[in-house]
Amino acid sequence: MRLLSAHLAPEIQKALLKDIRAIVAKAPLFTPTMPRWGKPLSVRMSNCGPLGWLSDKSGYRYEPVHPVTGQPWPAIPDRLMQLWQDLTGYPLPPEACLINYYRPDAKMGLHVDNDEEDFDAPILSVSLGDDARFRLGGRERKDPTQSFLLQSGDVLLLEGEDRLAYHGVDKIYPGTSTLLKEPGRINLTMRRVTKAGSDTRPEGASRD
Ligand code: MD6
Ligand code: FE
Repeated sequence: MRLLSAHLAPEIQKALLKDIRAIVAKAPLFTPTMPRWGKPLSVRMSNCGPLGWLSDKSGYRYEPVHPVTGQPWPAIPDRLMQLWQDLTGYPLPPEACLINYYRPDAKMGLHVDNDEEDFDAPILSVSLGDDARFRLGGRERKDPTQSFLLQSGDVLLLEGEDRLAYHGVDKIYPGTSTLLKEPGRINLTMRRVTKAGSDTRPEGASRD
């Protein structure tokens, strides 16, 4: 992994927050549920990009449209596309940017991001708002883990051998940032989903 502490200056964080608010106005936060059982997650989500990640009773997957509105996800903001290019150097653009919204009592259990076809591309994460305690382990759930703080403006890249490592968010520390109007945290994760040469289909194209 690569942790770039305070990579985004406060003014950039504010501009990015404005971008995210505009996205969420078109693609409202929804509550994902666990596969099969249907238990709601504590984190609320939305997406931007040609594909968006979601979880419901049918399972984890990427979809080109919002599960409630049925509309295509809004585009990934230019400043995030630029950040991907500058920091990953990956030859293909990200296809999905998952927006996670944590209220103070929300957390995210240990997981591996492996619903993508392309594991060569890193996952680029941006934190906004209150501090979070992030836990990173190894390839196996039982592997030892290390915890560290993610703060507003931090950028984290999961790449190389950590691309498929277990990780999660144990705790939000409310009141540690003044970026958001209310206590809470936003995390953005940009992903390349399909392999080079796959057809992600532009908005409006039919899938069959
Ligand atoms: C979070 N982050 O920071 C959750 N996944 O709220 C992730 O699950 C994550 O930070 C893949 C790569 C980087 C991440
Ligand atoms: Fe993740």
